[in-house]
Amino acid sequence: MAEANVAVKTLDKKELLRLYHEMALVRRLEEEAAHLYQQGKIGGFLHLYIGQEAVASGLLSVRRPEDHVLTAYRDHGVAIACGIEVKYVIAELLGKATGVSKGKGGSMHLADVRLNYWGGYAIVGSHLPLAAGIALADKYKGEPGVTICMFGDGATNIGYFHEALNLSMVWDLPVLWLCENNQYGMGTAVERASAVEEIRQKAEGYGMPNSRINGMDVLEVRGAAEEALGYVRENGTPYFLEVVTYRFQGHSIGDPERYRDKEEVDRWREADPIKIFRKHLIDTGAFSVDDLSIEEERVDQEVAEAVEFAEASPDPPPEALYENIYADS
Ligand SMILES: Cc1ncc(C[n+]2csc(CCOP(=O)(O)OP(=O)(O)O)c2C)c(N)n1
Ligand SMILES: [Mg+2]
Repeated sequence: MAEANVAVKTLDKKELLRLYHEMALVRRLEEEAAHLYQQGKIGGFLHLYIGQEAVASGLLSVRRPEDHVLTAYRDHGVAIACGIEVKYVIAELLGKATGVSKGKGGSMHLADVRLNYWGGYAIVGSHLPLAAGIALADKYKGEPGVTICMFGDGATNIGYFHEALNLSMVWDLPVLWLCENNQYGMGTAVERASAVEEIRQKAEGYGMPNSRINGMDVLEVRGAAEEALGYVRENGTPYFLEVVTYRFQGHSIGDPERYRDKEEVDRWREADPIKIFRKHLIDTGAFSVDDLSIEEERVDQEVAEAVEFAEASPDPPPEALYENIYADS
């Protein structure tokens, strides 16, 4: 991925700061979501993205508006990186009518098709065939977009994964398959559930080009994604990118985390993607500590205002139950 790093070096200060802001915003949003959950204001499940921010931000910073994006239920950071405003994300978490899914989707089902963000999916692996279908539709209609499908390591042990990867090669579909290998599917470590520890090896079985990269470095993710998306755009055929990352919190809120020890989590916290990027921005002289502190204050303010907006928003009315059941044709 050496060439991609050259491209990354050309990033201007505005884009570097935007990236930092976005990652810090996602982190702050997730901390606030945990807090709102503990206050009993969020119903259902809540899966936090803390530790994985560099994946969505790095990847989607090189996405074009016509590219489609799908992900699983750990979707808040992906929604933000697709351009959904944080106030509409928090309103959705609280089940409010102003939420991005009108308060009827909740944490796992953030989506906005106007942004070509087809959402969060709760059934593990279920969105992979949908991604293949979206890419097939684009190819059939001669549309220029690439479909970016994000999923966890756990999803690669599911039949849907294999069907979708196979067909994407058979039919030459423009898909970037992106596995966020955070090393666990719920409480099960990758090596206990997957026949191969390097998930990218599964793409080999379908003759698909692939690579495996460090997901704690946003610039590395961006560079690799740029190269991978370039490949898909140029050839109109799939590419498989495995991004090695780590979730700092439990699988979902309330996970007692008996399957891993604190030392392991602490070790990974040393590689906190936001801390690493912050240090990089300061060490390279791009920004001062004060510059970044100002940005962090902006993030705090933005999330505080978003919570205020969400709390003041109305619940969906009962008749909304019958609305948006079928997609408009
Ligand atoms: C088909 C199906 N089987 C089981 C579950 C229960 N389940 C929810 S999340 C999960 C783990 C998935 O792990 P991974 O794909 O690695 O995603 P991560 O949570 O690590 O982001 C499981 C088994 C489910 N939602 N759907
Ligand atoms: Mg996982």
